[in-house]
Amino acid sequence: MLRPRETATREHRRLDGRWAFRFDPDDVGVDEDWAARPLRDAREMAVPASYNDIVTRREEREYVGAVWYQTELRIPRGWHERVLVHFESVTHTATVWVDGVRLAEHQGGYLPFEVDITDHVDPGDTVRLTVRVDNTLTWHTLPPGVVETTAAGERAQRYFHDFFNYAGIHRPVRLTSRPPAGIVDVDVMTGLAGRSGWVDYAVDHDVEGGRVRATLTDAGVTVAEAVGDRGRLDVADVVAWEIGRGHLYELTVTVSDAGGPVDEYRLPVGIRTVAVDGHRLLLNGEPVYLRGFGMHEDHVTIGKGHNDALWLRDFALLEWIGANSLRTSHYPYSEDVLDMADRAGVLVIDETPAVGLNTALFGGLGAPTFGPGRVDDETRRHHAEEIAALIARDKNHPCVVAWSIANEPESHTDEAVAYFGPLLEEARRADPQRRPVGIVNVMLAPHGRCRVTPLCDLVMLNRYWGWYTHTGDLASAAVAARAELEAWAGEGKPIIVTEYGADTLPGLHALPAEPWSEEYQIEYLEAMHEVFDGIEAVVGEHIWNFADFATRSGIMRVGGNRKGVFTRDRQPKAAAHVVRRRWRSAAP
Ligand code: BDP
Repeated sequence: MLRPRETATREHRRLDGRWAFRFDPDDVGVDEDWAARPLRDAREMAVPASYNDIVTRREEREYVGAVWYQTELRIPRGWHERVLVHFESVTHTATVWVDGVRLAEHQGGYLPFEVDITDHVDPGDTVRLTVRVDNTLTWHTLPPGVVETTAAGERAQRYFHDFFNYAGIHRPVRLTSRPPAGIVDVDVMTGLAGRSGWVDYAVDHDVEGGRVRATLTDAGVTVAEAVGDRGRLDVADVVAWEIGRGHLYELTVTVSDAGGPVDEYRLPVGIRTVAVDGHRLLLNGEPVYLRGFGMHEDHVTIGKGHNDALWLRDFALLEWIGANSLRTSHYPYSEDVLDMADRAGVLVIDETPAVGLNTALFGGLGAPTFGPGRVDDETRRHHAEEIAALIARDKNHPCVVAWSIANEPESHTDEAVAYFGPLLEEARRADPQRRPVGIVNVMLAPHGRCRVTPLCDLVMLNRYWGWYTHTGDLASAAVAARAELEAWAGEGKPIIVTEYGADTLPGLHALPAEPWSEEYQIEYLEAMHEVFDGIEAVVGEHIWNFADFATRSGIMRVGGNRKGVFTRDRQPKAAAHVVRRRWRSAAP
């Protein structure tokens, strides 16, 4: 599914704003046909945004189940072609009606879907768009979860991941128009040799007898042209896409039939190569070292709602601190974030929402992770769909240098090998660029115990030596860190430490340093960096986390997870200045 973009043949308008909204605690909305008329007893809700931090009652913030959103929209009078509604993300399950007619259901809270409403509207019509959003996590959603009943008889959601289960319509909704037949998909593969570069493109379309023309421009000037469904565009004196310099060409693809142009699509293209060579990660043939963060889509009041201003601030901070990369922990981020990374020349490890496939973590369950009725074949099927949809959405972004198909899953058992082996293969097959694929390994499955990481193209490790183990004893933490990293280095693959960090309360000081103080975060990071610098196979350090973020309440968390180098309102803790000195003095 191509992302909506305005071209000569495609238009869209955003449906963001304040929609009607109500909770459906008894789950009667479908039976009572709420979509057939204006929502009764509705209040206003912002779209896009999570609803959880806009409401004020605990039962509503922590609500489990269905809520309803509704808006009216007008189909522009000139729109006589296909009309669709494109949702960038609805968390976690969405059912969509137009004027009482149920048209679609979509599962998965972090990837886009579209609903074709052509047969239900006419140009100039005003129609009612209703969306039922269910935030329930089960063993067959990603992330997974279990609904329990509390002693007080309330429904409560248990899950095995460490961020608040924000819900709602999180990203923009667009009404779009495009030709009835046209461009279905575009793939690009780019290459470099000295001062020459090239773009191999492949266009999938459903125009009978359609002929494809592809044009590559640089700041409006044509640099290469080709005809045919697939072909190569050669670029002399290429400006390669690099870290910190996200040079983008624009590819325009047009399909014409005997009557002239039928459809046009435009795509930003960065010309670069990504490869793994032994323990090195190569960008444009040169080894790179990743400096950056695991992040979250998380903000005060809007929760996981997308907001350009807040993300521009995040990118400004990444630049300020000298970061060159990020991981979309623990789900696919808004496509706008990837666009920003493309332009900024920031490398991205792109992650699926498969977090918490591990009943030993965050509250635990005391039951095995895998098995019928828990993480089983149905979960696996959905997981495969999520991997395919993520790669289909993001494959053409130059910023994406690796795929993470899961964060901290159980990985030491036969069941884990049987579950992940085929998924890793599917991810490799799905990416035309064949970027490296892996899982992010959990500390409970160290070297010698984890059986899935050896099947991956890279080693990605979340490690909390000096925090969850060796707490307060950084000398011992460094010994443990060195020993394990050296063992992993023996595998001959690049190692990225995808998480390491210490909870830190801004303003809490202690001399000598103690856990939770600003001093400890600094000493902790310095101790880890000294270890990383001594091991050649370590090609990346991603601090956990970029900023403090919301979690469910618990005795391990004080106002959420406080491992941010920035506060939740994006101001530096003391450690940010120390990290900045290290990162800004390094090569790009
Ligand atoms: C890891 C998880 C991450 C947590 C972090 C922590 O990958 O989501 O927030 O630990 O405990 O287990 O801070």
